Amino acid sequence: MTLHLDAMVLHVVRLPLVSPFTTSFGTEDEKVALLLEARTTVLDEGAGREVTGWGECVAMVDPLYSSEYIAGVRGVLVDHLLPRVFASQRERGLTAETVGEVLAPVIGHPMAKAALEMALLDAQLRAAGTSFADYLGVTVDRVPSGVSVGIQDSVPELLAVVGDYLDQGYRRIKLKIRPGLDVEPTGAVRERFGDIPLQVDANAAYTLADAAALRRLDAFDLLLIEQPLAEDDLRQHAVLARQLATPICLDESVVSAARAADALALGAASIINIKPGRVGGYLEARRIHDLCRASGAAVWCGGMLETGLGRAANAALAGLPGFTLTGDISGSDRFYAVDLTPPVVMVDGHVAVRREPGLGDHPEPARLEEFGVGSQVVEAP
Ligand code: NPG
Repeated sequence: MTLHLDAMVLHVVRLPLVSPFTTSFGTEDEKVALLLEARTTVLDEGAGREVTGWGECVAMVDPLYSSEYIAGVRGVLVDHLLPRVFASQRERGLTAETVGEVLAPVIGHPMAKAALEMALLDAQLRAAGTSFADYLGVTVDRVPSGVSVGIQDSVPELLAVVGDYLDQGYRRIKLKIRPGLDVEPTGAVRERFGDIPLQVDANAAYTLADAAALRRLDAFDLLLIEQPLAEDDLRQHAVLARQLATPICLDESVVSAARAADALALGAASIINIKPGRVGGYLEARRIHDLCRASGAAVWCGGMLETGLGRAANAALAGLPGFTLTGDISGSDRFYAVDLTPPVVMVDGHVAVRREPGLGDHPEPARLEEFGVGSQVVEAP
């Protein structure tokens, strides 16, 4: 199926979080998100049916998790990516599967490219009446739900928060750590809750000089330690991996399938956190899944506080068979009192794989009105 992109609308929304979320790089009390609304026409049908697709960008306001940030994403979309899409579709039409090649000459910017591809893929699947899960060949009807717990002010508060998530049914707990707030809180959670599936995430806050402190985490039989060192430190991760019993999982470092292959080949990681928005899109995410599966490396699906749109798409992706570890796929209510879309709900520790056409439910107009802080329409010339 071939589409024509008539216009892309860039929407910025601000959603309050139910509680502040603290990582090693800062505290968020709201989620500012850039959403893309692709207004398209289906070309290979006589009358030219109009179909809208939505994409969600995972970039944040500040470039603290990666080099990308919302204002930069908007700039690269308007000045570079959308003009390339508009120019190329005149010659050969547009499909979600080929837009990556059209955008490839622009170096970097995987989060911006991912959002654009997502909006087109959603439009294409809706036009075809196909769910994302069916497109991927996913057969399971639900995926287990893990929760990411931000850094808390004290160990008693952390134990209360973790206990509450376990009571709600979450199947795996991930604790955010940073230097000095690692061994004690992690040990306290292990001691209080016993043999629960437990892992930690450093968001690149350590250096190789901290190896001794990280080795102390080996005592807690963790599933993995996520991204202990900086994004570019593939070689140092390989050195660290040889000093730890706990498997290393990479997140920030893996911005493409090629980087995932390098990380595995170097021994920098034995597990990959696949975030579609970070790696350039759901199609690249599937390529990483495929290559990890072929190499015997486990993967799981990360989260970036997505609204129901990205959350539903992540749940479908996580239904692929190589996703053998529980992902950060929580219910909407983990972060939002009111989501932009109908909420994604966790039932019995699982999130359902959506079977309606497209990647996720579209934002409800009233919610977009309530939480929107600006939009920009970019029309095809
Ligand atoms: O469940 O969506 C979720 C959040 C999971 O902890 C989570 N995400 O480093 O993985 C991360 C972290 C994150 C969130 C990073 C937002 C950057 C932005």
